[in-house]
Amino acid sequence: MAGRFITLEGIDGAGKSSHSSFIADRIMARGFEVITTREPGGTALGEKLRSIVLNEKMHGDTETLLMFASRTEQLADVILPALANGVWVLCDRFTDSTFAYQCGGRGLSESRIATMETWVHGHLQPDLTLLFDAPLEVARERLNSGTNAPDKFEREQGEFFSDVRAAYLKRAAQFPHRIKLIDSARTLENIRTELGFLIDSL
Ligand code: Z5A
Repeated sequence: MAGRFITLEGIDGAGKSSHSSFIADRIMARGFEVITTREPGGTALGEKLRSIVLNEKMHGDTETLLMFASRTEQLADVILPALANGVWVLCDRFTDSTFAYQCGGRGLSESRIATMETWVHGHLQPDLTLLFDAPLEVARERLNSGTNAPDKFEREQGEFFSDVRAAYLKRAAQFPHRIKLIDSARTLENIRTELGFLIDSL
């Protein structure tokens, strides 16, 4: 039996990564093996690309191509083999991020990104995407409370993030069966009650 593919999405600071281990534990409690990974990254080459794309200034097309280059490696080396072996995959960000950040945030053409999506993984979509959504002020306050130095994306201004958030919400409206909108302004416990229900019903 093939594994299930779950992705986590949301604007920076919305709080998706905080739930990764809870979701993985819940999947294991159902008796399934699960791996957690992230994008960009997840392979040796992907992590090198991540360091470049999160820190270097570059053309929006270059940024998009590097996101898909990292994704191609990760699909070939990690995601597809795991799913074929019945292992569930929990991935922190995937192609919805490219539509949200490069299309919504940077203004790149949606059809160009859709073409690359078809090229790189036309045969595969997540079984479930959890879109963590919170008002920009909430997300920004959470980010500011962290100790890590902000990366290139986190240094963007408010308008960029409102465009990214709007693009995410558009995706959720386009794919309501796959993308579940999670109100991430709630407490961690409150959110986990809903996540547990969603994972158990998958
Ligand atoms: N990117 C792209 O542009 N295109 C693409 O195709 C892909 C990615 C795949 C990767 O960063 C960057 O790459 C990303 C988009 C771009 N932009 N940035 N930056 P990343 O994924 O490594 O970083 P991130 O998205 O900002 O993730 P993060 O740092 O892990 O943030 P988060 O997952 O949204 O939040 P968190 O770490 O779970 O929580 C942040 C803080 O809030 C933390 O202190 C928590 O304890 C706190 N928190 C979380 N939830 C709550 C609740 N419910 N209540 C109170 N406090 C909370």
